[in-house]
This record gives sequence, structure tokens and C-alpha cells, in this order.
Amino acid sequence: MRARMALKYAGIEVEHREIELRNKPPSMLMASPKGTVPVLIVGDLVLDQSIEIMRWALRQSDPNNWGEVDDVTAQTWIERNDGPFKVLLDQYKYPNRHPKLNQDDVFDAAIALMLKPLDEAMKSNHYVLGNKQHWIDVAIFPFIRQFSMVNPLQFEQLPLPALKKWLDKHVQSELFNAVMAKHPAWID
Ligand SMILES: N[C@@H](CCC(=O)N[C@@H](CS)C(=O)NCC(=O)O)C(=O)O
Repeated sequence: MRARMALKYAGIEVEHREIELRNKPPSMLMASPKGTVPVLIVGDLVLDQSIEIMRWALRQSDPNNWGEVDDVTAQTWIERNDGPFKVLLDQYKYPNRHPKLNQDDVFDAAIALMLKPLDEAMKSNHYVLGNKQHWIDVAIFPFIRQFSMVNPLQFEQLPLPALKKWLDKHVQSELFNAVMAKHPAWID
């Protein structure tokens, strides 16, 4: 979602090929053997990390200066999100794959690692890095959205008002809703 959003924001038209993960087309695996989505192919260039796609899109066009400020802090957030938080998110989403883990511990660890610090960061500002939207907001919020959807009642009870406001704003944004449109699966 974050790669799609950055491409749309930058006004880049793509031929969108929706991939069925259980039935990956050979053309995709030929371009990127690691077999994860998204993959962006531009001539000879193959980008198969969503963050790389975001950075590439913003280098083409960045109309509202999403890439303007503090890339070092953004990098710290992205590493925390894509690394340890993603691990906890998967453990929380798929408890039967992790029968030895205590779900409450997983939940608490995710809050302490990511959700609480995000809420703190956004208490005086509206966005992760200040009062302006940055690519880092778009890079992180789909993961917080997934987290919020695992057990909505549990999420609702969290005392993290700034984070919830930020999440709602992104979920309701035109950009996010524009990229949520369904596409038929691509067949080679
Ligand atoms: N670090 C990669 C992770 C991509 C990733 O894990 N994508 C998942 C779907 S969200 C996937 O393609 N999984 C392969 C599969 O389930 O076979 C990125 O951000 O692009």
C-alpha cells in the first residue's frame, strides 16, 4: 500500500499487475526471484522493496515535500517498523503460528516498541516528524492499521489518542482510498 501511495502521490502512472501470492506469475519471479510484492519495473531497473519504490517515486516528483525533513530520524523509525515491529505484528496477527508465545506479552511489546512512542511523538505534532506529512507517515501507517484491525476492541481501549487521530486521518485520506481499489489478478 505504501508503494502504491507514493507512486500515486508522485503522479506516476503504472501498469498495475495484481499478484495472487499463492500463484505468482513466472514473469514476476523472473524479474524478482525473491517473490515478494511489490515489485516495480522501470526499463532495466527492478525495485523490489516497498521503501525503495517510495524513495524512487519521491525522487521523480515530490509535490508536497514529503522528503524534506530529517531523513535520519525517518530511517530510525523505518528500521524499527520494518524490523522488530513487523515481527511482533505477525506474531499478533497469526497466534496459531506462534503457539508458544503469550498473546498479551506480544501485544504489550508492540505497544511499548512502536505505538506508545508514536503517540508520544505526535502529542505536540500532528505527524511522526513534526507538523507536516512526511513519507515516513505513509510508510508506517499501513502497519499500524493492520495492527488496529486484529482486535479492534482491544485497540479501541488503548489510551493513545494522538496515534488514533493520525491513523484515522490516513485511513480516511483520499490517497489511501484511491489505492485501495481492487484489481483483477494478473495472469501471464
Ligand atoms: N520488505 C519487503 C516485504 C514485502 C513483503 O513481505 N510482501 C509480502 C506481502 S505484504 C509478500 O509478498 N509475501 C510473499 C508471500 O506471501 O508469498 C517490502 O517492504 O517490499
